[in-house]
Amino acid sequence: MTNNKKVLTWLEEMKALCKPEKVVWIDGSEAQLEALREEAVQTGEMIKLNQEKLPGCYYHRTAENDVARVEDRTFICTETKEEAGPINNWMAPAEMYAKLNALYDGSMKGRTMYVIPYSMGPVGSPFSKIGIELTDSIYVVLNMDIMTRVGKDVLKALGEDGDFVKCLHAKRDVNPDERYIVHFPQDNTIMSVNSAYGGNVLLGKKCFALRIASYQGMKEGWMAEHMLILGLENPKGEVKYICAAFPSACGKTNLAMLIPPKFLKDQGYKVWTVGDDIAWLRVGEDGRLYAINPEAGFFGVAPGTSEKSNFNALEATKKNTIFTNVAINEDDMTVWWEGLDKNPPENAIEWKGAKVNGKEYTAEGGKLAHPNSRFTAPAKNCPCISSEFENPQGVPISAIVFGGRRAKTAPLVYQARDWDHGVFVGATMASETTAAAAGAVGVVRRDPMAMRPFVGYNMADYFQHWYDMGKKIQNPPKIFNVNWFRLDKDGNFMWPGFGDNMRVLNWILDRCEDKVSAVETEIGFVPNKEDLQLDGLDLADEVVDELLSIDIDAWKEDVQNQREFFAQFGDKLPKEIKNSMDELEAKLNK
Ligand code: GTP
Ligand code: SPV
Ligand code: MN
Repeated sequence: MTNNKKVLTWLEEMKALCKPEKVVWIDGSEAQLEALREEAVQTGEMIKLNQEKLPGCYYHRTAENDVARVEDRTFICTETKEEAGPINNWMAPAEMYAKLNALYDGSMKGRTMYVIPYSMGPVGSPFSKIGIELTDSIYVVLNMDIMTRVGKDVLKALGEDGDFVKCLHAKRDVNPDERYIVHFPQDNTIMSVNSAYGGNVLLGKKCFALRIASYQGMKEGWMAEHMLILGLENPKGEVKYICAAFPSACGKTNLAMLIPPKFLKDQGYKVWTVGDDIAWLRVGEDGRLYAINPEAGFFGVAPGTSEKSNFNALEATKKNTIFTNVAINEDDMTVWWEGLDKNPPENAIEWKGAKVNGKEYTAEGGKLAHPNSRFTAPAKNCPCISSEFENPQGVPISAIVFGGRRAKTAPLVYQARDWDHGVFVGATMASETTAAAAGAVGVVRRDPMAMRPFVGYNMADYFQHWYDMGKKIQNPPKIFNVNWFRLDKDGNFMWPGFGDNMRVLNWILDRCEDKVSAVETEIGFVPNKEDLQLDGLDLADEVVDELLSIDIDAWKEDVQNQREFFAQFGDKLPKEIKNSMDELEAKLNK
């Protein structure tokens, strides 16, 4: 399939290491993929769903111990520990290679090694990058085919001498004690072993498009971010683009596909999806920031996805989709998850594989679908996919939005004073942990730019890179922070969220176009209440006031927590961060 010597030499080495029975190149043809689906059904790796109701859809269940990313087993192996920084797990490359080689040795005996050439970004675009993943999992092949551009064309674009990211995945026996997700940014290499769950094994996604790409971006002057990209069309037909960085399972897929509230829809407002998880950002010739979505599909959180909350995502999952760890309705071989509707199937198979009466099971508090169960759906299935989705130059960004899941402290929305202050706002993000990563859920932790688990180098250098980028963008996007997750005293969400978030996006664009003034506070600009379009919302005035209020004491506490977090970066922390923190503290103390 290729004459690229670097590919062939590496493949020979990996074959000698893993010792597969045979090697199969994935050419991207439908015939080959269909044969693999059949094989996976034969072996039980996948279950064929109702082909009339869900054509081309399959089901996969992972091991119980293998349902989310594993941050404690994810490593950045740079030459020195300082390059990886205090947030990342680190081991010296030689030591890690030795450890991993022992695990891969003979790991594919009697198995097939699939060679997946893939492009992150449209094939052949100057902004796209190529990876090759070797894996012994058909599930990985089929997911990569949805999430990236796969096959012969990619090898053609790579050419005889092109460089690529080397990705090796071996499933082994999914032993959690020997699970490793390892990045060697200086070798363009990713090695994953003993997992078969999404973010740990679809190596084009978090491993390449964020961890390796963030390192490449730092060296080459661009950015790889955990951001959705959406286009907001106004009644005049003008489309403005917004990127938003929220931590895992904090609402990117939902915001990227939102349907505006009726009164705005009736006026002609629309949202178009460019991406729902990852953005690669570059400075264009006109001095603006441009974004592409390097992915080709959505690996989205299933629970909570309903016709009402996210119609477009649900539509996208109705064909050619792989469902992982949701529940099966055995009556008609369709899928179900918490929040889909109010009718859990009676004849259900819960995510671990047990047959249960879904009504009784859920009534007793059981979860039929794992909280981090997901769908893998082709982006082109999405009814609101942007016409610019394949644009190799990307789309110009008017606003960058940061946000987290915070029961208190962070108001509904505020605007940073300028780019540098915006970098500080992003760097001081915090959010409650979710089921997207193994470990405790609901614990507030600092998660700068929603990139804490995904920066492939020292986070202090990452902050510096943001400041450096700001100097290169003549017309930088305005920067905002949002929080859809404020709770009231009874633990209920104060803000309706979902489609109603459009109201906040409209204010954000109004600010970008200098259409409305705002209230200057200690932390930045918050809306004048009358500038938020709240028509048709059943929100008491006091609730809106509280959503927009700044709790000085809570912020003082937050600054103390920021100081502790930033202390670990020592002298490497950009002075701008410290200055912004001092300035914030002074304002709060006034
Ligand atoms: P990753 O794919 O893990 O990066 O997550 P994501 O940021 O794309 O999160 P997603 O949009 O899938 O949302 C995760 C969960 O948050 C789902 O259960 C949603 O139903 C819920 N959610 C999303 N948006 C909102 C919102 O505006 N308000 C509330 N209350 N919940 C939301
Ligand atoms: C996330 O955890 O942010 C995801 C899912 O988008 S995964 O691909 O598993 O990382
Ligand atoms: Mn994500």
